[in-house]
Amino acid sequence: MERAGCIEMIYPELEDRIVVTIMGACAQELYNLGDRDNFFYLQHAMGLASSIGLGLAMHLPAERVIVLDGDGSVLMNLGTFVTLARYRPRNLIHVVFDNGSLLSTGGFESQTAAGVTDLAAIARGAGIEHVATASTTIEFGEAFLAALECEDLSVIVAKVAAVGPEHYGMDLHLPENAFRFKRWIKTRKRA
Ligand SMILES: Cc1ncc(C[n+]2csc(CCOP(=O)(O)OP(=O)(O)O)c2C)c(N)n1
Repeated sequence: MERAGCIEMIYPELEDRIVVTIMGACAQELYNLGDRDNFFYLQHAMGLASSIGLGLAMHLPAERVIVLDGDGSVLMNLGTFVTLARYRPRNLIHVVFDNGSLLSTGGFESQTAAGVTDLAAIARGAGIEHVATASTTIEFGEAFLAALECEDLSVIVAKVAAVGPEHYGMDLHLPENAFRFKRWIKTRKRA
């Protein structure tokens, strides 16, 4: 299974939801499908997409927040599962694309590549009730729909191949993305 295919499958569900992605390949794959004002592509702060998602979800209970994360990033902030479990934002879906790689910076193996560590088990052990795993696109689609329906904090760990976009290049810098995203949230709050 490839992450790009997974993101493409759920793209229609992202239309009016708050979406936070990690940097690099994941961000590029979403951007390539069609950039939107409600997408925030986190740069630099590796590991913190889920923390930003948590803050947004708690501050904006009327919104649904979807975080698209990576194994390397999650491994840099494993405590995130504990904090998510503790605060249990019912409007947050945390998707972890586990490609066993730090793909965006050269494709070095991450620690999940050895097949020893189970990120879903870590999430469960942290106290998160709804944790699903997926290794086919169909499984991923079903897990994502189930997460949308259950209206509770959900984590989906999707095993994907270590492949990314053919080329990188987003005509959007971090400050512009941040201002635009903030404005979209403000407009929604007013409505
Ligand atoms: C604190 C920190 N260390 C290193 C980097 C460089 N960096 C950017 S993306 C990335 C790899 C991310 O890996 P993963 O989350 O698994 O996503 P993938 O690239 O595999 O899609 C690295 C090491 C960074 N941005 N911040």
